[in-house]
Amino acid sequence: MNNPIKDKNAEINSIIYRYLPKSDKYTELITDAMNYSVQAGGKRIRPIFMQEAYKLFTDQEETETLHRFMAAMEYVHTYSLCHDDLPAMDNDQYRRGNLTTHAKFGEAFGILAGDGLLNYAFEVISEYMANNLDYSELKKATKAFNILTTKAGYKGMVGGQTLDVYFDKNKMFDQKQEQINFIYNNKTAALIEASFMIGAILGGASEEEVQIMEKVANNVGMAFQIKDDLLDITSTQEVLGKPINSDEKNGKKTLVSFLGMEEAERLVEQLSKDAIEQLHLIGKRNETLEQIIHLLINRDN
Ligand code: GRG
Repeated sequence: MNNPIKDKNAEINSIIYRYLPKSDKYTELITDAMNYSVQAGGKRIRPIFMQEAYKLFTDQEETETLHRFMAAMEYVHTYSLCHDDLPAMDNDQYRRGNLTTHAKFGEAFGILAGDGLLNYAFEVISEYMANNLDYSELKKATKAFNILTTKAGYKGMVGGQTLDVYFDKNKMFDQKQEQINFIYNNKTAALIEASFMIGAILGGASEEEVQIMEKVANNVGMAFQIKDDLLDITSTQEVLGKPINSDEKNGKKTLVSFLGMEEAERLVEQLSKDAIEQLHLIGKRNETLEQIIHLLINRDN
């Protein structure tokens, strides 16, 4: 069976690499660390989702605006991984089968590479918006930009990560299921929601359609995180590219701790089914997008 996540990897990487920062005499210290972390690999599912969401709404050729948002989304995701791996957070040495950015370049550069990537993501989009878009394109891009910045921020990924880190650092292991849900909805699902919504907006979706896409993506994001928890128990370091059993070692509660493995597997299936059903409410079909949602629940890394 074909696997669009793997089949699209080279194409998506060429888009992500096209906009990477260029080095010169003194900036190469930081651009080397930024580029290392982006080029260390990864499934690229956020830009893939964005591209497929765009294709759901239009047959028009892909635009440079879309490509810049796809690249920027992966830079924001990579910054979050860079910072999550730092000694102050998870203190991980390996990610995507390679040394983490701080393990390779030192802690200060791990921080700076993340800072550099977050700001650069916004530069890649806003520089193009300011100089190249006419009014109607600018309006769509501004909405998309607002979604990216909000979903990545304290009302999204940073908010979820903050509660997660708070429990972790205070060795509070008696969280309620509702609190874990908040963490998953924000830490993991928020950027996936942004990817679906931005692709839809740039493809010309109505406000109502964008709201449906947000719900679809929320289900996908929740399923993705629960699958991540299951893989932490069932996979191997070779396949995952990072150490396994990290949740248990850190005494960390996950939805799997509440539900047990079987029920968690069932929930992943259910969430994906719900996502596809909601997607059909839009009345347009993108088989590749549906296939990717199925693949994510059956993935092994
Ligand atoms: C530091 C603000 C800040 C946020 C960090 C992304 C994140 C939030 C933490 C990483 C740890 C983790 C398990 C997050 C849940 C989301 C997740 C499964 C991230 C990994 O995404 P993949 O599987 O990674 O898409 P690749 O390497 O394939 O890009």
